[in-house]
Amino acid sequence: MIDGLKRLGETLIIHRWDADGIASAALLARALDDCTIQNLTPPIGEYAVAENEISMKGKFRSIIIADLCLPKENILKIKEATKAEVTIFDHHIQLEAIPGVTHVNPTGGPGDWPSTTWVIHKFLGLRLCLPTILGLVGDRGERIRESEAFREARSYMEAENLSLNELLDLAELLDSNHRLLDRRGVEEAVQELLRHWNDVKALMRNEEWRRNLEKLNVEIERQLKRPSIEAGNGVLIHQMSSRYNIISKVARRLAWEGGWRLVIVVNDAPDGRGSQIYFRGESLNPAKLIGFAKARGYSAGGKGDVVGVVLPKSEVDPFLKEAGRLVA
Ligand SMILES: [Mn+2]
Repeated sequence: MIDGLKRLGETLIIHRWDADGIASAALLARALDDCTIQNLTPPIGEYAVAENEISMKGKFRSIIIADLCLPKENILKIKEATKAEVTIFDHHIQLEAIPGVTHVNPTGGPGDWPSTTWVIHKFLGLRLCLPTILGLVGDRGERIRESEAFREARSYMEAENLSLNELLDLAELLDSNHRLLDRRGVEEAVQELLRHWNDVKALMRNEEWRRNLEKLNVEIERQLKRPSIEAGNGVLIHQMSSRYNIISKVARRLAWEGGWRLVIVVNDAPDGRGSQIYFRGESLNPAKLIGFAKARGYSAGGKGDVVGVVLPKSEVDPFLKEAGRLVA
């Protein structure tokens, strides 16, 4: 498959803003190292790419979409506007088949696919390297220990003398860019991984990322201090209002600290532009909940035990009431 992709020449990688998305883009760029590669992430939190953003970057014969579950219509529009070959590497639940594109997403079939880097690693037959493991650690956190993939990753970590804690810290540093809604920072992080290939120590010294984390930690603690509502049956609802992308961090902290069956965090953007609901729970049925939200016209995504929904502020309460039946 690498050879097939290489012949296409000029390539654009469109990737998610988180550690797995950044690492996936770096992994692909390295695997296609004799091509001219550019990378692009959508506005943070938006699951759509405007065609003019692509045309402003140049002309591409190949577009690879990594770790980003764009809606079918958006992908077809990109294909139509650019006339490029489109290849998708992903591990998010994609509800629809997309004609005319190469879609590499084994999720739902046999095996465990904890990250898009793991999909790329396996399907391109790559050697284990730092970005592949950063994707695993970024998406699964501590729980990556329980995965089959981690048993394989461990041999690399032992050979390179890397601890899981170190990798968790580095994934946090990568994620600090999107949490501060710094789109340029996300795109540059891909270049940084390529510049310091497999060099954890050099990457950990990135001063901008360190300053990002300090700022975020203050904000997360501030949002955790707000009161939560115990909704019964092991469900906790937490209301927050932050302009930063920390809803999943807040949900994760609440879930780990309280032993709740289901944590629901609602963020009302301080600029009043809209709200986001984040569900985290073992017994969640993501496909069902995502389908339910999308049928109401909201943007929604998720996998495993998490689902995020973006919707107008005034529709949060009715949605939670209806969705409550699905997650009960
Ligand atoms: Mn991912």
